[in-house]
Amino acid sequence: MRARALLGIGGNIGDVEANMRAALAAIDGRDDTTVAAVSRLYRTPPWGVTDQPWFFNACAAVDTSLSPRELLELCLSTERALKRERLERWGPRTIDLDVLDYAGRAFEDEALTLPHPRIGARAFVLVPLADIAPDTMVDGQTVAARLIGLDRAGIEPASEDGAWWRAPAEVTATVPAPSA
Ligand code: PH2
Ligand code: MG
Ligand code: MG
Repeated sequence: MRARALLGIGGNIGDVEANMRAALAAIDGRDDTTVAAVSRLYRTPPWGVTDQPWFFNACAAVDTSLSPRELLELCLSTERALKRERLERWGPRTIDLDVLDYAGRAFEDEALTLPHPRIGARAFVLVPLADIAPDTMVDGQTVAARLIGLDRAGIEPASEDGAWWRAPAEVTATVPAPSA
């Protein structure tokens, strides 16, 4: 049995887009987890600690046979593989992979609380989430409803669609050859 989980992805140091692609490719390459949908890539102003570079953010839906806790461990090990250093809360980071939701289930242990308890006011999460899962419940409202009236100043798409994370060869492979 596989569960549909939602991940938030971001970063603001180094080649963030390359790190985000590498993270999604690593997750998708596993037998136990498949990337089912990816939002557009967004540029977002730093939230929380505002004196730091702008971020790239996106969200992904994954289908996984991992438990919520195992999925968190996969996110953390993927961050480590991409050389994430944890310096400061809400501070600059090369890559951040957060478990936002796991099949709509409530879950809590010492390392993980689901649904993610702090995304209700974060447009840098909700805007990409609305691309792939607008009906997800966040604090008792759908993502789409929460976004109404939420300040999303500065948040702009940096890709046309959700194919940005795939290797260029794979993207072009899906483009039909021009007819002669
Ligand atoms: N992540 C944070 C703190 N602030 N701001 C933006 N725009 N995007 C993020 O991913 C982000 C943030 C802590 O995880
Ligand atoms: Mg995190
Ligand atoms: Mg985060």
